[in-house]
Amino acid sequence: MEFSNVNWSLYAIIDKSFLGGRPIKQIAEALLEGGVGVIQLRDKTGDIRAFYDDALALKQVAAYHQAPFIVNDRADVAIAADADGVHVGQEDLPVPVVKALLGKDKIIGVSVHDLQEFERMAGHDPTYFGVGTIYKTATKSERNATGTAIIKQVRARTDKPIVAIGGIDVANAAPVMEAGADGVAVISALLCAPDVRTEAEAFIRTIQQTLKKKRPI
Ligand code: 3NM
Repeated sequence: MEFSNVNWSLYAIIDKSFLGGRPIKQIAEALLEGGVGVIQLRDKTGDIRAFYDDALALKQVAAYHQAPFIVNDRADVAIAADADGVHVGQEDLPVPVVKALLGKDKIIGVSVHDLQEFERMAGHDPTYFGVGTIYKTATKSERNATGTAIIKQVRARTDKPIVAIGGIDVANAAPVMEAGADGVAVISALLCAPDVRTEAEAFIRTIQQTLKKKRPI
């Protein structure tokens, strides 16, 4: 897969604990039909076999829609399922190690929460930066919100894709994009919506309107 023209606008993180028994493949399909450009699988349950099986399923659905499929944390699962990339946090495997394991053609994303983390991670040349925690969120309640200022600060220091994360929903996505993000990474606002496809479509409308305002033709 060629990653130079990834559509980062809406990056859906499918967290296993938010599925409530719904079939993961159908949820992914609905999100992609709704306009999601990147899919990530996040599974903190520790059941590695289920993680692998889900990864295989999501890789297939994402490939059909020509969207990259990213695995959270686990380079081993990413390699086993031939995922398109891995996303790591500060407590996961170091970026250079993940790069060595996956090879140079895969996407490596890294989470940064302040400028110190950004500067440290920028030295490892990841594919994109996950920047947060923008708004207070129950999904990662231990983290304080940074607000959108961190996006502006990171934008001033890199041309790489910035995917903002943390408490982002349709109603508060516009300021995030206006601050310079290339997209928003979302768990609860998508997976807790009554209809995930309709919600993805609503996100896309908001994001496109914001981008149009930013870059008038
Ligand atoms: N990482 P929601 S915030 C997984 O700041 C994650 O690094 C964050 O979920 C970070 O869209 C977060 O439900 C939770 O707020 C995102």
